[in-house]
Amino acid sequence: MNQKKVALIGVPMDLGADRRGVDMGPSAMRYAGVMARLTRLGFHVDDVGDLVVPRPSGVAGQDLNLKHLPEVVEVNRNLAATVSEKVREGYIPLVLGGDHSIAIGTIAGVAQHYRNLGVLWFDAHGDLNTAETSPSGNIHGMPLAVSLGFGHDDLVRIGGFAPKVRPENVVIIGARDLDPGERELIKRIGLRVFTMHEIDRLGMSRVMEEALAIVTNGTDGVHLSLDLDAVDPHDAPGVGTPVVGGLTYRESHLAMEMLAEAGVLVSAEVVEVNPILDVENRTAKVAVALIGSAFGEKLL
Ligand code: 6HN
Ligand code: MN
Ligand code: MN
Ligand code: MN
Repeated sequence: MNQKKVALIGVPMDLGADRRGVDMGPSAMRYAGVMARLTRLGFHVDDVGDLVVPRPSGVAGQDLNLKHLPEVVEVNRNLAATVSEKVREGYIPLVLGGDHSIAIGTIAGVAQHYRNLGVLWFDAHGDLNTAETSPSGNIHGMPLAVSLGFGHDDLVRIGGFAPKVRPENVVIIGARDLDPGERELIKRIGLRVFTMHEIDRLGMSRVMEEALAIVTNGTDGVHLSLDLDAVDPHDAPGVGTPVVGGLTYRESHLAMEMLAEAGVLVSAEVVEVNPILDVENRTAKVAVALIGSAFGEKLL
């Protein structure tokens, strides 16, 4: 029998965000038992450890409204290479962040093998800014735009090709804080966004049915990008950019369970866990529980 394999890749990156502390996310999720959780589900787990994240070199990139651009590019190049290698070896890569800028590298690595990748993007935010539209200059607000081919060339070209994904194969779930430039891009490219309003009206069950139909239509695999700030700050207080009115604990679990049932997951990343802002590692524990559900954990 062919045992299913997961490769854990830690990326202690916080240069894409304003608040320090998400660099401790990989440790917090390991401490919360991610390895044992996956092993218990029957996976062979290879923990490849943490990638090296350089110290910030100074002002390079500030003038472009892209903070720490050279360092973010370097880490994401390495991540793309690591992810691609693990996919080639038959693993499902599970990347532990780190701020959300690392999605650029994960998706670049996976998309080398899955040329029609579907993406489920759970987030309070759109992460659809470019240097031109970003209110902060923080690259963690840009990775979905970059993966769709919009943004600075050094980011967009990571992995040697662009775009990595097509708008008709991507959905955002849980959005409740979008910048003006992000709204404009969503309309221009016709991206499907399930906002909190739609989750309230339709319920998570129906939202996931529709979302899964979109990301599996004509695709060869689905990537999960899980920003813990999609979950309500009551349940996930340890995130850098909390926004009130998010997904409940149960809604987020239902979403992961439905994803697991669909049997389409080829890669995942779990990001923005910030232990410094957390309460007794609560957010990392929620993250690991959600990973369990996404990888097939069931009560009976
Ligand atoms: N995240 N839209 C804001 C910005 O600065 O671009 C916030 C981005 C947050 C990004 O949470 O991954
Ligand atoms: Mn995000
Ligand atoms: Mn977010
Ligand atoms: Mn499609």
